[in-house]
Amino acid sequence: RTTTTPAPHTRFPESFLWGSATAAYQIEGAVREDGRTPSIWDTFSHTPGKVLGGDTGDVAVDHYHRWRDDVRLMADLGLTAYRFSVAWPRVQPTGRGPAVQRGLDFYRALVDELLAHGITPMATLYHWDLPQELENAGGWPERDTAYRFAEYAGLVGEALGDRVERWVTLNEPWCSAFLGYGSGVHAPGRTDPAAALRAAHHLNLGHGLATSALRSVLPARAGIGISLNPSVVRSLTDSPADLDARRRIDALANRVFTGPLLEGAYPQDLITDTARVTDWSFVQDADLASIHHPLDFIGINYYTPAVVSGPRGDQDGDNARLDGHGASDHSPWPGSDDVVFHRAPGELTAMNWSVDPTGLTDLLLEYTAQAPGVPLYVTENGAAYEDTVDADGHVHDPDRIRYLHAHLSAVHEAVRRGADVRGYFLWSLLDNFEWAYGYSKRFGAVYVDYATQDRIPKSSAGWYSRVARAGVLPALDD
Ligand code: GBH
Repeated sequence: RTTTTPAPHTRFPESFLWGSATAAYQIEGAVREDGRTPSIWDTFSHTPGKVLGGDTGDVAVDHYHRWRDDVRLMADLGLTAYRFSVAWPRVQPTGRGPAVQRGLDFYRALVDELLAHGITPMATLYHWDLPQELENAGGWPERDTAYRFAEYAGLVGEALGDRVERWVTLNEPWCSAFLGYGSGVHAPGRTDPAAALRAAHHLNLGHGLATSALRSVLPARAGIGISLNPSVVRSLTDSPADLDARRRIDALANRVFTGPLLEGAYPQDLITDTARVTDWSFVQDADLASIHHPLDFIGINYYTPAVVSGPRGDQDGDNARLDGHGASDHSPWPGSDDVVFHRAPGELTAMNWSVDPTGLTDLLLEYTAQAPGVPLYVTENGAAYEDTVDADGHVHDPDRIRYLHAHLSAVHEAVRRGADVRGYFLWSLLDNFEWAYGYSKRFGAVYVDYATQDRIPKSSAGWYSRVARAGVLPALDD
């Protein structure tokens, strides 16, 4: 170092949680053990052509057998929180009826191990693994699925409520509805725009009913929230057509959830924009009251912003590549499939997602304004890069360190400007099954050698560990 100026340090609040996040189907494997039956992701990944390379979650990173080691890994890194998801098909294989005790026991043991290491658990009840039998009965486009979800939530709440204090009902309902039933790049792979909107409503309803079910079984100190993947939507230019495209995508990506959740109503412009697709008659009178509960926190998952314009004929749109989960001829934007998505400025990750940390600051401040007094967590943030093991056995991932540094700075900037952010969960603890991309994309702070299941902490894991232990973000060159 040639400078004598001390590096600027960025301190986070004392009680800030430093975590990592995972999801059941992406890490557990053991898909036929202890009474588990198929979810829509088992069916989808076993359908030829749906997942890159024909990859499935059958084995994944074998976390179902290696969970003790994985908890030790987190403890060794000095992490203070862990966000995991509960697999519905382990707890209630058909989506109905009593809970399977062995399914609950797995999560109870995991939580006990976390607590024994001083790691705060955050449980997500639904990270996309709908029991296949419920899909056979119609899936999220059917109202009954919302009731089934609430019942399942109550069973898990009853079993783990004495030891888990933070509950996330749904992970990214946008993906479940619009990638699962609209573009079809996620399970169950349906491509029906009206079904996608019905699914969005029933996911909202499921969140509301599950919140009531959890409230009646959880101790008063427990907090219940939802993890959204808000889209930071920017317009390509300030032309009226581009600004209108921005408004439409904001309605379909964001306000379709925040409307009912935070304001108790679907936005009128969304209903108008989608009038050719559906008349929204599936929304029943009392539904909005069931959805509009006070939230104890909001989880924000952020990766990259979106840049949109109005229809542009044959122009430089990039819709297929930017949908983030494989190409599809079908749009995830019912009624607005003529909106064009453009590559956002900035460096690209291995997902071809542009790196733009200001989007995260903007989001956290926007939610602070929209939901005053509601604490926020960054429940996912991270990046995929083409990590490889060096001859010396190390995995050096300076790009990921820079990504994390920039996004943690962005979180700190939001906190400085008044956002009540209580924690950050790096996506992901381990390399894992990246949905339609299979094992081809590595998001982990810890590398997984899929042939041996060996875990190798990347240099970013060491870096994040130092940040977590100090509660301070160092200058990048420290
Ligand atoms: C999360 O999904 C998931 O929760 C997690 O399971 C997954 O592994 C992780 O991220 C990494 O993918 O507006 O057309 O530009 C994130 C999914 C990625 C969906 C960005 C929307 C932008 C689409 N989101 N994508 S667009």
